[in-house]
Amino acid sequence: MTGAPGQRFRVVDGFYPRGAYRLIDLAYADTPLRAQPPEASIRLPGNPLPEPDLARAERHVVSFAGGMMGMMGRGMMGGTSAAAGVWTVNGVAATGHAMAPMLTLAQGRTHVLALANDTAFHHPIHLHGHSFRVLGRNGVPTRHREWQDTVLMAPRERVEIAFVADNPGDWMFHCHILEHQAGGMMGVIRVAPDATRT
Ligand SMILES: [Cu+2]
Repeated sequence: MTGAPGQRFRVVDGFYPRGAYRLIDLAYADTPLRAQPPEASIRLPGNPLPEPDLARAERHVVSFAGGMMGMMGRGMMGGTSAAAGVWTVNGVAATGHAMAPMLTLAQGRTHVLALANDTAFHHPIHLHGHSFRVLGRNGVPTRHREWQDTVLMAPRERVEIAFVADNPGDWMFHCHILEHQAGGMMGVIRVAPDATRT
């Protein structure tokens, strides 16, 4: 952070086409925290995440669908009773808090998830238990193959993500718009040794 004491910076959210709005201001204190930069290195240690081996990856298709009822009015989505079953992952609208795995991934292997947003809505898709690289969008490779744990999918967008399944267990995979999750847009991804695959 190299600004001068007392400087302020406006952070503007320009995502929405209807217009940018001011999200927050970042302000430097009037008094510097230290008189000069520290002499010792403050470099962080290297990233310990295992690099996906794309040449040997297993590939899985995950499609997100639904939402047509939501276009009929807010009442359909806003109530407490009408939300269940509006959204699906691979054709299943998940309900309740315990569910069979939608995918079982071999532990220790690289997996590519080919995500398809077959809806007219944005969905921030979140995976528990792992970070993943975002490989590409609509067939176009991303510039930095960035590490994320949530990927925002635009309407009708195709996104490919990859990760090494090194964390055994049952992990929730869901839209992070919680009305969508409650309406069925969630599933469990199981990571287990090869012998226990179903
Ligand atoms: Cu969603």
